[in-house]
Amino acid sequence: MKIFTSILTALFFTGLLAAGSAVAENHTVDARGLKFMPMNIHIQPGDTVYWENMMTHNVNMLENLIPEGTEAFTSPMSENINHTFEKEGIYIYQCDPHIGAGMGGAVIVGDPVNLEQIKSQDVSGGLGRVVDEAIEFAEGL
Ligand SMILES: [Cu+2]
Repeated sequence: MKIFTSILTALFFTGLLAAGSAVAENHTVDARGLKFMPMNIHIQPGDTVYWENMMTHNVNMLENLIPEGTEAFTSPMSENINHTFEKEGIYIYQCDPHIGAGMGGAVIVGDPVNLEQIKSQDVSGGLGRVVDEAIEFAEGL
C-alpha cells in the first residue's frame, strides 16, 4: 500500500509539472527611445507579449515576415497593446514611423519554423538590420 501511495504521489506531481509548463506566460517589450527592448524575444505558443511605453510608436507585423497562414497584425499608433501568439515561428515587426532608424523587433514562438522563408526575403535599410538581428537570434536558439 505504501508503494502504491508513493506512485500516486509521484504521478500527481508529474501531472502538476506538466500542467505548470503549459501555463501561458506574459512577456513585456518596452519601447525606449527608438528601440524595442528586448529587440528579440523567445516565447512559447499561447504566450502573450505586451508592448508598453508606446507613446509615438506602433507594431506592424509584416506579411512576408511572419509564419505562413498567420494573419498580419498592425496596432494603432501610440497605444500599448497585448498580442497572444498561437502559431510557432518568427514574427518580425516594425514601428512604422521609425523603421528607417531600425526600430523593429522579432517575436520567436517555439521553433523558428519559417527561418528559411525569412532568410530568402530581400530586405534592406532599417528593416534589413532588424531581419538580420532576428535571424542571428533564431539561429542561436
Ligand atoms: Cu517608433
